[in-house]
Amino acid sequence: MALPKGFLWGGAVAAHQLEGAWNVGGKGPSVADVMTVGAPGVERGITDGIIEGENYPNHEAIDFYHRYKEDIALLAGMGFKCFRTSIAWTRIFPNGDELEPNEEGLKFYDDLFDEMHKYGMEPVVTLSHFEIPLHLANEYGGWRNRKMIEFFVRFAKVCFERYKDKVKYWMTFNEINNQRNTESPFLTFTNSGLLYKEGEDRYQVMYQAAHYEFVASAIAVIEGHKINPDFQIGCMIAFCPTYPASAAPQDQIAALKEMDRTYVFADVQCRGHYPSYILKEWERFGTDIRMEPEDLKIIQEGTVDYIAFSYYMTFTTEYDESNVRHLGREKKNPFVKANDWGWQIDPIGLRYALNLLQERYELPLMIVENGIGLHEHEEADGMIHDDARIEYFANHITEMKKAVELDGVTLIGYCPWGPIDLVSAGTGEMEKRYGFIYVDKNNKGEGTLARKPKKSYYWYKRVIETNGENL
Ligand code: BGP
Repeated sequence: MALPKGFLWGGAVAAHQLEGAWNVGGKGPSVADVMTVGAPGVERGITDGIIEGENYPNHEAIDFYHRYKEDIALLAGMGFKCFRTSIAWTRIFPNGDELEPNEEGLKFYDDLFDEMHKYGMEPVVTLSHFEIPLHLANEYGGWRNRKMIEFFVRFAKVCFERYKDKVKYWMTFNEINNQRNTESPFLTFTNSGLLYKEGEDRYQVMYQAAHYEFVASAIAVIEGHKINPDFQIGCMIAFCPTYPASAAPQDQIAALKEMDRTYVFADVQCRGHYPSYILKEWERFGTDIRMEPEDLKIIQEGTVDYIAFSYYMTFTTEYDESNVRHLGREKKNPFVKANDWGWQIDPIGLRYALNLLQERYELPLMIVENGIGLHEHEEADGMIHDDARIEYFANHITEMKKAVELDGVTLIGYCPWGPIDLVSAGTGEMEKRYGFIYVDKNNKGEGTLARKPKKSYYWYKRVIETNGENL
């Protein structure tokens, strides 16, 4: 028993976290150029708007824009079969509402995809990874506005047409369910690019934005298949399964309801309709989602070809009568450890996650993010000995293999997050490192940007060479 032949071993990144060159080549500013997704607006005292023009970590990032040839060669050195990245919307449509795309931006990704193909690496591409054009956030309120569907679909179609012979695997929105906790003071500034207003019903705003994203994603799937019927267009879900804190029956319900917060996003995109539990919830909460008559038909027709998901951790929850909306009440799980940022490390949870998704949807799966952020530095021998990362991946890959070999999960590929150190989406740090390749840059932005393989680089190379046999 082994992983299938042609299994897509690789790694995953997002444009705004590594490209830099934020205002080069005709690129416009995106929301990611002024803010991380982890609600730092609160720290910065922003409550009702978006600031522009700060020297933000993404502005230079690791300068992949200018160094991608060197970086792709390094990744190819590990034997990558695929590489997941995103297309920065603002390189293609600097403001987002133009009719004509920016040729220089399109050319950049042409060159990047050609470079990958040179090494036999399959591009796996996210259209919207935590960034929309800043102009669309400021002028239209981001995804609270239905006009976003038109802008996104135009962007998607331009990309599909241009790269139809270079890219087969697509995702519409990264972690479409991320940052959906409506108790957060400052939210959905991920793909949605919207800020809540004082006193508004955040639950309603969040689902309204999600509805427009669902429609946009479904249209993209439909149009994409017209452009190239071989396209595989997936949804992308942040999948952190929630365990019940005990065997108490009410804790099972609490965990189930918590999981529904995530499932709803996959249910709509994979099954093509809103599940009954969310419709009932909207009815109970008096939530009124505006929909056009054709929306539900579009959602039904535009179901995805596969499910991409990120897996970093599991959560644990217990029943709490006051938690009517089942929102993110976590309990510490005594059975798992956490990293320096409190992210719980749970390899068996990955096998559990794969089983849950397989059984619920029976669609091919792709793990497009998994990994561990660590504090790291060069040691006396000039090497970065990231044994903790090797252990993390060995354990996760072991469980992933069990899901395929013992449980019958259909898995297309495995892309650890940040194979080269990059800017953290949640904190803006450089020193929350995920890479097999070290980048000389610290949180203050100092460093030569030199790249250097870590110990795990040579380890992962062997894993790929042996199709996951040699851990
Ligand atoms: C996911 C995002 C990525 C990535 C990753 C790690 O939620 O899709 O963009 O950054 O998390 O998170 P962080 O960068 O906050 O450590």
